[in-house]
Amino acid sequence: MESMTILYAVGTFGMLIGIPPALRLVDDEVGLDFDYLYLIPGTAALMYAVMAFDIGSITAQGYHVPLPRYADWALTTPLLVGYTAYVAGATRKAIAGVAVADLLMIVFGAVAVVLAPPTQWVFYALSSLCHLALLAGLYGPVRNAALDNEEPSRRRLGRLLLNYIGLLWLAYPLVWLFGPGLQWVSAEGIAVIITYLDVTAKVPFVYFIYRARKNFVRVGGHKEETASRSETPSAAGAAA
Ligand code: RET
Repeated sequence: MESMTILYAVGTFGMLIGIPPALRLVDDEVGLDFDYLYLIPGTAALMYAVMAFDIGSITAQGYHVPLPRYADWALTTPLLVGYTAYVAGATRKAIAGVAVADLLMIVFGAVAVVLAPPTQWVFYALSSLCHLALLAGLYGPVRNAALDNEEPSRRRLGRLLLNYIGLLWLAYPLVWLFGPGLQWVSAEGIAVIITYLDVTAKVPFVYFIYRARKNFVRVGGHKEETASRSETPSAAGAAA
């Protein structure tokens, strides 16, 4: 799998692009808490570097499976959906609900990839059920919270992140089906598609939040957001 080294190195550098804007939001004058956003591209960059050295991969059913990918997804995809629900203004319960549904989806998927059929398909179905629960949470309570949000900027960003995630997440079970599942596509082909999807899921996500940060200015030290756009941008902000 030497050919994969370059691909995963490209994936690593792709993820690294998302780190500076995420770090810029740590303890920034932003009314929402984005202190852990850097973990999304950061964890992925680390796991892609690990995969570039082909560490932690196994052969299951004669198919090359990089397990660090599932470790990456288990940590970062609950963060992605959790932050989306948070930006939308969803309740803590709804935020936790979508994050847990997402985590279970990844865990069941990781079990499915190491098992042989037919058991593998039982776990694929369990994972898909969690995916459906996740979509129901996102397009139910989370979407309603976004629509009800009194801040136009939160409403806009919440819906943007929601649809971005809702759409991108649909690609993964399909790719998995034709990859490790049915093995109609080679592991190398699948690796290219997933690397592209992963970078597309994470880096623009961070950038969307970064781009909207001026809409969440902290007023008088309170963690309240305001639609004020009159705040003078810092030199770094203006340069960016
Ligand atoms: C699996 C296989 C079993 C069925 C389902 C899956 C869904 C996975 C998803 C992954 C999303 C990953 C992202 C990574 C970003 O870097 C586990 C493939 C439903 C939705 C967005």
